[in-house]
Amino acid sequence: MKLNMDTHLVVHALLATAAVAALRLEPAEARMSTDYYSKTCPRAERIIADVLVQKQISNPTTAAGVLRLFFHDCFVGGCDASVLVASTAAARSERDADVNQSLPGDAFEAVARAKAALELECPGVVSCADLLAVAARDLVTMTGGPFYPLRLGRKDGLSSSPAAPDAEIPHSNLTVSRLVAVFAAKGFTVQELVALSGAHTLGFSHCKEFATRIYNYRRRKGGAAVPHVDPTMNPALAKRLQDACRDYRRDPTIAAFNDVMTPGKFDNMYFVNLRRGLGLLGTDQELWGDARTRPHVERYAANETAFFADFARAIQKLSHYGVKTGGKNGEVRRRCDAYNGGPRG
Ligand code: HEM
Ligand SMILES: *[C@@H]1O[C@H](CO)[C@@H](O)[C@H](O)[C@H]1NC(C)=O
Ligand SMILES: *[C@@H]1O[C@H](CO)[C@@H](O)[C@H](O)[C@H]1NC(C)=O
Ligand SMILES: CC(=O)N[C@H]1CO[C@H](CO)[C@@H](O)[C@@H]1O
Repeated sequence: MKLNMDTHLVVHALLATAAVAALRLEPAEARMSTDYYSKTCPRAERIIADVLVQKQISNPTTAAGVLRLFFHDCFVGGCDASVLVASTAAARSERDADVNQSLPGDAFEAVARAKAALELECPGVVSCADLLAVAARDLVTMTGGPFYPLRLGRKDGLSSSPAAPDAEIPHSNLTVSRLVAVFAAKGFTVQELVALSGAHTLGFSHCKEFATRIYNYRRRKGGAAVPHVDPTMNPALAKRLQDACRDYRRDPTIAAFNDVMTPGKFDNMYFVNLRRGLGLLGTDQELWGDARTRPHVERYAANETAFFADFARAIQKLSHYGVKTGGKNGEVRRRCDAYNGGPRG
């Protein structure tokens, strides 16, 4: 695992600064800036990075968990840390949604630790939404991916609903047309969909997410549905997964790496894999199968620099999605898992 953040900082700073300048800002985003905490908590980003380096070393699955948590936070009602709010007896929250079942505890713990460190230094200043955006960025960089600057100043949201994620978070069985539509509805292009999907260069998926592809893929044959292995999956990978997932119904915690070649490294191997049928989820492999997405997969597989630059731009844009910056619709939570005013719906 690579932990050379400072090298990345130097290498990517120029490129990424140009990218931030090029973003067109909506009114809410215009109140955000890269030096938002320079007076109120100048060491904020350093404090977050220090906690995360320790956490990532002691538990290398942290990076993937936090990155996915950040995606889910932003896609459901904007990047406002609503995904971090714990359910109470009074109100259930996003965390409890079915699709959330696999959001990893380690990621929540990493955020809680960083928040505790921030509160010691500058209590009540740094929002959980900013913390999560910075944490995801730091972990991408630490695992070998690009560094990109972030505008800060997000406020933490005041609501979190368990029904929302099921409607907003894309499932692993969507067609490319549906994926394109889901991302377009939030203002993301096909290219940004492909670049962001490159996040699956990290982490793992539970067997139920791809079980149909290896055990029960139905190919219409003269009218009859025949159980089959998905023909777009590399047969050797299919065999390995069939074996690894044998008991997944009894043990739903069994999982496989999203990037079968370099699972802990943020690189462009995810796209290289797709060319060889080594995508894990149906939605991964389909990006190679569809004429709209395939040119981007080809480009990123051939050129990691292009992937890093596009990923950085796309995730900066994602990090601005639905942000709350005014006083009325947000607050700076004292704890990331609870509203300051106590439980609410
Ligand atoms: C394009 C649509 C997407 C679909 C259908 C999708 C679906 C999934 C599914 C089903 C899993 C496995 C969950 C589990 O079994 O625990 C997963 C894992 C993951 N997803 Fe996505 N995802 C998408 C986009 C994204 C984006 C945009 C990001 C971040 C920018 C992302 C980051 C991750 C990460 C890092 C993991 C691994 C989590 C871990 O190991 O703890 N995904 N995704
Ligand atoms: C896709 O997956 C979701 C959740 O796992 C499930 O509810 C839905 O029925 C599936 N859709 C199809 C078309 O298989
Ligand atoms: C790779 O992509 C970068 C960024 O788009 C570009 O500047 C570079 O020329 C590309 N390299 C090759 C070999 O095509
Ligand atoms: C991390 C977390 O809070 N996960 C929850 C997701 O939803 C399931 C059930 O709906 C809960 O049991 C998990 O605790």
